[in-house]
Amino acid sequence: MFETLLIANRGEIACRVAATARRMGLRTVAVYSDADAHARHPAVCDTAVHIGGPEPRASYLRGDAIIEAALRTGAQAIHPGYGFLSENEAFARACADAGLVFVGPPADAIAAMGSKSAAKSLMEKAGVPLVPGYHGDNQDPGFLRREADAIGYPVLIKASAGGGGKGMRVVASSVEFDEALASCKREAASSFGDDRVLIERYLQKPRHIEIQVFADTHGNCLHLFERDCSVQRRHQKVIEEAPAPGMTEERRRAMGEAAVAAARAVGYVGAGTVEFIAEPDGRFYFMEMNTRLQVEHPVTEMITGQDLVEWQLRVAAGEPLPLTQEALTLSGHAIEARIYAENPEKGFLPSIGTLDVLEFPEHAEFALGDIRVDGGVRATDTITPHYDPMIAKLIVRGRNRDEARARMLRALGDIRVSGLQTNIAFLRRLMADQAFASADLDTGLIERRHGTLFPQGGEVPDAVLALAAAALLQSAGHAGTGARAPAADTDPWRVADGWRVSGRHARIFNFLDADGRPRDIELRRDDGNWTFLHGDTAQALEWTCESPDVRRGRVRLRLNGRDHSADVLLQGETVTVYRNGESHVLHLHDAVAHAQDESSDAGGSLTAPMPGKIISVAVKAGDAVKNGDTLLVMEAMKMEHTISAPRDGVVEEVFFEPGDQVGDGAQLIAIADA
Ligand code: MV4
Repeated sequence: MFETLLIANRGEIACRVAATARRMGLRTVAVYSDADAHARHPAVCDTAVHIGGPEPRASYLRGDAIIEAALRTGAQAIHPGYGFLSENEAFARACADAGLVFVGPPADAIAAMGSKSAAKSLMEKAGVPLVPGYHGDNQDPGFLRREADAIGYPVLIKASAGGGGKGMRVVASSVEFDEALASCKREAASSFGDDRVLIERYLQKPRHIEIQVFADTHGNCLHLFERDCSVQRRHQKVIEEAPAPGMTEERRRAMGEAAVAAARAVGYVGAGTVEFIAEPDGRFYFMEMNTRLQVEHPVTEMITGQDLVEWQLRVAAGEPLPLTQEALTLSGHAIEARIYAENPEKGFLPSIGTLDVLEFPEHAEFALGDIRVDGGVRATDTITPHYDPMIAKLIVRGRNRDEARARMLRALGDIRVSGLQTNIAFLRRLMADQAFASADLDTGLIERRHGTLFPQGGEVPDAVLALAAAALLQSAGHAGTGARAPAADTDPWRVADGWRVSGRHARIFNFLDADGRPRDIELRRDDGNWTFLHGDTAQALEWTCESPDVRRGRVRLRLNGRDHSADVLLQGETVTVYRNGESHVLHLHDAVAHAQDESSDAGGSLTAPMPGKIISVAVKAGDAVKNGDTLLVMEAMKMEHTISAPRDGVVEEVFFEPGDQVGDGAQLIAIADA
C-alpha cells in the first residue's frame, strides 16, 4: 500500500477520500485553490498544497501543477475523485509518465468509453444489450431516415460525441426526420466540433439503473448490484437509491453480468459504473460507462457494507479485489439525497452565501450508519459561485424502502441550515410524493409531479408567526423566567406565563414572509394574559421558551387552545422557524418593532445595553433606591457592566436572576417613583 495519497479534488469527495485514507493509515495531501484556502478539505488532510486561482482551469484542472505537488510531497498515488480530472485520459497518462499511480482505470479504458458510438460498437461485440438503432459511420441523411423508418417512431437522434442529454432530438414521424437531423447536426457541430449522430428507438418512460462494477489487475471483475437514479432534473441526479425498486434476482444477475462484460470488454480496472436505461417491463439497454467513483457510491456501500474507496486504493496498489462475487451480499435499502444551496422556486438557481448554521441530526460521517452525512462544508463556510453548490449528501438506510424513506423524511426535517436557500423542503416533498412513495419511478417523475412538488405560495400559518414573535419577545427579555425549563411537577403552561407584572403591553411585529409579503401581527398583554392579533382575528396565547440561549431554542406555545412547538433561530432581522420538518424564514420589516409599554413611564424601565448574562442583582422588589445606586451587574462582550438607578424611586419588579441570559434591549428592572 502507498504511504502518501494526493487527493486531486475538493469539497465533499476530497473529504470522503481522506477519511478512508486516514483510516487505512495513509498520509494525505490536499490541493486547493485560492477560493478554498480555508475550506474543509485542506484542513482534514495532513498536508495541503496551493495550486492556483479559483477557476477550475487555474487549479483543479491543472494536471501539471497537481503532479508537481504530488512529486514534491512524496505522494505515490493520486485519487481524482469525481468531476475535474477524474475521466481525463491525458491526465491518467501523465500520472503514469511521472511514476505516479492514478487511482482509476487505465487511460485506454477511459478513451474506449469516451466516444458514444465507438463504445456502442464495442458493447455490441461483447454481447451487451443496446437500444435498437443505428450507430455506424454512414451519415447520409436519406440513409439515416430509412434506418429511422426501420426502427419505428418515435426515434431519438443523439450526437455521437454528446453526453448528459445535450444534442438529442426526439422525432415523432418520418416527415419530421430530415429537419430534426439537420438541427441536431448543427448543434453537435457547434457544441462538440463533431456532427456525427446515431439513431435509437426512443423509450418513452425510461428508468436509469446503473451497476457498480469493480475490477483488479489480476483479471477479477465483479459487480456490487445496482442503483436506481431515475429521479433527475435536467440530467442532474436528485435522489439515488439501492437496490432498485422492483428488481428481481434474475434481472439483477442479467444486468450484473452485462455490466461485467462491458467492463471486461475495455480492460477495465478499478471502480466503474455501467449505466442502463430500462423499460417498464424490465428490458434494459446499455447507455454509457462512467469511468470513476460516482457521487452516489454511498448507497452501494450502505447495502453491501463495503468501503468503495478502500477497494479503489487496494486495487490501485495492486492487491486483488477484497471479495468474490459470491461473497458479496445485499441487505436493506439505502437512499441518498443531494442537499444543494439552491432555490427550487427560482429554477434551482444556486444560492450563494455563508452557511451561518449547518447542523444535521445525529449521524455517521463518511461511514456506515442508519443516517450518514458526506459533506465538504462546515458552518461559517461559504458557498461560492466557483464550484458546484452541493452542501452535503444525506444517506439513510432502513430494513426496507419504506423505512429508509421515513428516515430520510425525518432526517431532512431535522437539518438546521441558515444563511442561504436550500432544496431541503423540495427534497421532503419529493420523499413524501405519492409517485415516489409507490416507487413509480422514471426519469420524468419530477416534471410529471410538478404540481405537488412546487406548491403555489402557501400562507405562513398563524402558529409560525406566533412562535417567531414569542421568540423575539423572549430574546428581548419579555418572557423572563420562562427561559428556565419548568420543573417536572409543575404545569408548564403556568410556568410559561413568566410575565409576572400587571399592566398592559402591546407589541407589533411587521414580518415579511419568504416571498416578501407583509405579515403584520400584534401581541398584547393584559394582566398577564396574552392575545395574538392577525388581521381581524384575535386568539388567546400562552408560551414558554426552553432554551437559555435567547438567540435560538425551542419555543412552545398554546394558541387558541392548540399546542405548537418549534425551534426558532434569531439572526439580526431574520427569524427562522423550524417546525414539523419545514422551515419558515421571516424578516423583520421594521427591525425595531414598535413597543409601547403602557404601564410604566419611559424613564422607569432599565434595559440591557447589549446581549449578555446577569452576574448579580443588588435589589429586590419594594426596595427604595437613590439615583446612582447599583441595581445589578451584567456581563457582556467579556466585560462587566453595572446598571445603576437613573433617579430616586422604588423597585417595582426585577425581571432576571443571576445566571440569566438577556437579549439586547431586554427590560431588566422597573422602577416606580417613590
Ligand atoms: C435515451 C432516452 C430515451 N430513449 N435514449 C439522456 C442522457 C443520455 N445519457 C441518455 N439519455 C436518454 N437516452 C433512448 N433511446 C432517454 C434519455 C433520458 C435520460 C436517461 C437517463 C437518465 C435521465 C434521462 C433524462 C431524460 C432523458
